[in-house]
Amino acid sequence: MELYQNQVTRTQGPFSLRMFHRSWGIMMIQANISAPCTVLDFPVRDRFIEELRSHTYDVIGISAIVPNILKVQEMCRLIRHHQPGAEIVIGGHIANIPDLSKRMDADHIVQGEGVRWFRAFVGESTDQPFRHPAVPSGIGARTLGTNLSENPGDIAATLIPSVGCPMGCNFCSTSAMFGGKGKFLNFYETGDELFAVMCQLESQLQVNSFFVMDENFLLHRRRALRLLELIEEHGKAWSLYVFSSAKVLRSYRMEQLISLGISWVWMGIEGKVSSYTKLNGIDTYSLVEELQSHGIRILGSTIIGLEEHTPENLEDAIEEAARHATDFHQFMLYTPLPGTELHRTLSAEGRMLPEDEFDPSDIHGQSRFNYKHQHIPAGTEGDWLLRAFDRDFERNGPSITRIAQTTLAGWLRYRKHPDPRIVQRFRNEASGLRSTLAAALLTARRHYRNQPEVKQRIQATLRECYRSFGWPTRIRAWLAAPIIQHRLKAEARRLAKGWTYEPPTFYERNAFRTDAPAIPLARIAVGVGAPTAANV
Ligand code: B12
Ligand code: SF4
Repeated sequence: MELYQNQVTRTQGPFSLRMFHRSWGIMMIQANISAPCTVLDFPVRDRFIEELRSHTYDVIGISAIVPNILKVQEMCRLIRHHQPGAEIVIGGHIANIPDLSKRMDADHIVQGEGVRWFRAFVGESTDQPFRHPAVPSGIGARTLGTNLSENPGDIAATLIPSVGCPMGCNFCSTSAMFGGKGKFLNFYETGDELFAVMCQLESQLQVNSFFVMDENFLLHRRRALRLLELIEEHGKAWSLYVFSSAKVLRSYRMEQLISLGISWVWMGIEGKVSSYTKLNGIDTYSLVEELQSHGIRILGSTIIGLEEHTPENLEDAIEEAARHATDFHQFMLYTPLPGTELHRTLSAEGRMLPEDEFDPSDIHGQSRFNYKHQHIPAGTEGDWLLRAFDRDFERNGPSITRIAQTTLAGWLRYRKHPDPRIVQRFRNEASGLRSTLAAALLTARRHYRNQPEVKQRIQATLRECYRSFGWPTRIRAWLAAPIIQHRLKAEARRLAKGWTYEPPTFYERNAFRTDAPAIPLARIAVGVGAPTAANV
C-alpha cells in the first residue's frame, strides 16, 4: 500500500518516502450506501478469519488488483467455509480478468464503477449525489527514519472527482476498466460541485491541500476553469496535487496553473523512442524545468520495456529519463494487463507467456514481464528497472532534497506576488523549509560529502534556504541535523536487516450499522492503530 517506496523512491534507502494509502474504492462505496456496512482495510489472514467468525454478513465485497488474484481466491474459500450464507461480490481492477468467475467461487464480478452497482444491488436509487468520504491522502508518512507530522494542516485530503480516462492508451487498465477511449465517469460534473466538496473536506480535515485522484484532472477543462473562478472568488490558498499528461498541462497558461494551486504533477515521460502520442510535439525537458521554476513539483513516469526498447537503446532511455531531474521518478515495466487492447493484441500474436510460467503475484510492473518481449531477453527486465531507479537517484540525489529545491524556487518567485492568496499558498508550502526540510538538507549534504555533484546541488539549495529564512532556520537546522543523521543511520541499519513497513488494519462501520457500536464510525477515516514510532 506504499506508493513511493514500491515504485518511485524504491532504491533511495533511508531517504525513501514511506507512506500508505487507504483503499479509496471501498471507502467510496461504504460512504454511499445506506445499508449497514463495515470496511476491513488491509487485514492479515488471521484478522480476516476472526471477522468472519465473529460477525455474520449477508454480502461480502472484495476489492483487489490483478496481482492479488491468489489472495482473493483464498478469501473466497474462507468466506464459503466460515459464512456459507454470504453472497460474495468482487470488484476493482481484478474484475478486468475476462474469465474471473471461472477462477474463483464468487457470486458477482463487478467491472467498473462500484457505487452505483452497489446502490442498485441493495435496492437504493442509483442517481443520488455521491457522498465523498473524508480521507487524508497518506498515512504513516516517514523519511530519513523520522515519522512526519500528521497534524491538521500538514496533510492533504483525497479528492476523487472522476474515475477512468478518456485518452484510452492501449496498455492502460484504468481506462479500459471504465469503458476505454472516450469514456470516464464524473462523480462531480461541475466546478461548483467540486468546490463545495473541497470546502467540506477543508473544514472536516482542516486541510489546505488536496491529492486529486483523477487520472487526467485538467483534461476536464470546463470543470477545472470554473473551479479556478471559485477558488479566486473565495480567496482559497489551496494546493492541488494532480495527474496530468504533458499535452494537457501545456494547454493551460502558467498563471492559470498557479492560480488553480497546481503544486505537484504526476506526468508521463515516455521518451524519444515511444510511439505514444500523448507527448507529441512537447519538449518535456523544458516543460519540467519551467514548471519546477514556478514551484511545481514533478513526479515523472517512465515505462521500461516499451516495444521499441532494446538492450542497445535502454541505457539512453534511462539516461533521458534521469536527465529530466524531476522531483520524483516512477519507473514501471510495460505490462499487458487483462482487459486492455495491448493484452488482446499480444494474446492474438501468441506472445503472452503461459500462466504456469510465472507467479501472478509478480506481475505488478516492478519485477518481471508476463509476455515475450521482442528485444529484451527474459529475466533481464527487473535489472533494467533497478538500473533506472539507481541512475535517477545517483544523478539527482534524494527526492526529498529535490522537493526542497523546487519548493524554494516557488517561494522565491511568488513571495512578492500582488495576490496575497497566491503568496499565502507558497508560504504554506515553504513552511517546512524554515525547519525540518532545512535540517534534512543539511543532513543530506553531510551524507553526500563524497559525491561532489549531488552535494553541490544540495548545498546550493541549503544556502538559499539560509539566505531566505535567516538565522532561526540555520540554527534549527544545526540543532536538528545530528538527530536526523542518527535516525537516518538507524533506518539504514533496519533496512539492511530486512525491516518492512506494513500498513495497520482499519476497521470502520458506516452510520447505518447500529448493532455494533464498538466498531469505530467511519467519519474521518484516520482509523485505528495508525503507525507510530512505537509500533514500527
Ligand atoms: C491509488 C492507487 C494505489 C495506491 C493505493 C491502493 C490501495 N490502498 O488499495 C498505492 C499507491 C498504494 C497503489 C499501490 C499499487 N498499485 Co495502484 N493504483 C492506484 C490508482 C492510481 C488509483 C486507485 C483508486 O483509488 N482510484 C479511485 C477509486 C475510487 O477507484 P477504484 O479503486 O477503481 O474503485 C472503483 C471501482 O473499481 C469499483 N470498485 C473498487 N473496489 C470494489 C469492490 C467491490 C466489491 C465492487 C463491487 C466495486 C469496487 O468501485 C469503485 C468506485 O467506483 C490506480 C489507477 C486508477 N486510476 O485506478 C492504480 C492501480 C490500481 N495500481 C496498480 C498497481 C499495479 C499497483 C501496485 C502493484 C504497484 C506496485 N508495483 O507496487 C501496488 C500494489 C498495492 C497492492 N498490494 O494492492 C494497477 C493495477 C493493475 C491492475 N489492472 O490490476 C493500477 C490500475 C495502475 C495501473 N494502471 O497500472 N496503488
Ligand atoms: S493518459 Fe494515462 S490514465 Fe489516460 S489512458 Fe493514457 S495511460 Fe491511462
